[in-house]
Amino acid sequence: MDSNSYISTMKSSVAFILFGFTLGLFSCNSSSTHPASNSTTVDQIIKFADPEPPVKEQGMVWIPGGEFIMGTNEADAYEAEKPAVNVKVSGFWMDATEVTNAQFEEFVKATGYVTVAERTIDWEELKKQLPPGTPKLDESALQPGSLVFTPPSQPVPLTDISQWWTWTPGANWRHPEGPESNLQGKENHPVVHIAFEDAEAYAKWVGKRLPTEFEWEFAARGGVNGKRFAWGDELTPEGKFLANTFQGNFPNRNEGADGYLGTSPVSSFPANSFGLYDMIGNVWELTSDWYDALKFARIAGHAPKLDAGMNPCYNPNNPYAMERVIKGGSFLCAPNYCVNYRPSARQGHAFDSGTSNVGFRLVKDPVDNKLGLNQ
Ligand SMILES: [Ca+2]
Ligand SMILES: [Ca+2]
Repeated sequence: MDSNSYISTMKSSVAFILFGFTLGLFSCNSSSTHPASNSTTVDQIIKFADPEPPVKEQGMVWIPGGEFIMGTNEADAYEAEKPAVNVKVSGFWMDATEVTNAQFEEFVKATGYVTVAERTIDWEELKKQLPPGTPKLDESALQPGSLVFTPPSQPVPLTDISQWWTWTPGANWRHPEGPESNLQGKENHPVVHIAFEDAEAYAKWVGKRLPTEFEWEFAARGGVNGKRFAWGDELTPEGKFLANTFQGNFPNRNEGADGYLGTSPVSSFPANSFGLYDMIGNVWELTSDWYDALKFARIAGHAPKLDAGMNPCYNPNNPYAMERVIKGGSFLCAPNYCVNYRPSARQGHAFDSGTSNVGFRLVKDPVDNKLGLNQ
């Protein structure tokens, strides 16, 4: 099979919404709440591995790498975040902000690139990620488009994501809320409706790459182990909002107490100690890793390791989809649903789809990668 057509044409998330498959795509669990205990460890400060290279990278900050505690043992965290494991990463450069609409537009103007959301869907490819026997979608549903958050007017069951995600023909990065919307005034907002393939194409153009899941979490933790949130142990210390998340009652009542109902201009909230903005909230960020719900359990020896040639993806809630790990939560993460505005939070995201709350930022290796720990 041609790998490009495989990647570019399948949109399993679309069918999951249209057919009302309510498990998996966004495997947020409404039963999960804030972790109950402070898990701050004695060894809080991470010993950094690599000094900053002398030549800086424009728009990027140096992440010094080191050995850190990834994931969590907190009782109320999602199972896919457990157990906490020791992980090492080498130093790397990382974009200070999520990639913006203006930056992505430069890429499209220079290359003529057409994103996955702007292409017609091939049913023959799509059905391979769906349960056997799934009936063919109507042609109208196979037109270019993407998933847009469409809040209901009333509280709805939190087990049915089709209540707030709508397959929207004509929605793409240029039209984030649907064909009638545009980017006017949103030039400095994060680009959305980006599938993995789109992010990789942009990365190749700028000479960078997507971060691994390990690198992303190291960077989000800002050099301190064991904190529940990227900035400490409280979501809103002294009442201050430190990230663009969702206040109110998800999905119907978005109070916007942090100043934003949707995406916000990048760097609207304080940077972490490395100088990174919006690692938590605003939009989820793609990583280069396939999603395996048992990843940390396998590292810890609590689950069998995956042998070479085995499917790298495992998500019991979405067994037919190939998913990449996304990190950091978004403007749609609320205390009553999702709760993914934490460094250890991770989700699977269909590799062939974008949505209105997923974007990305990139990293770059230093010329001299001394420790070579990212292998
Ligand atoms: Ca908000
Ligand atoms: Ca983010």
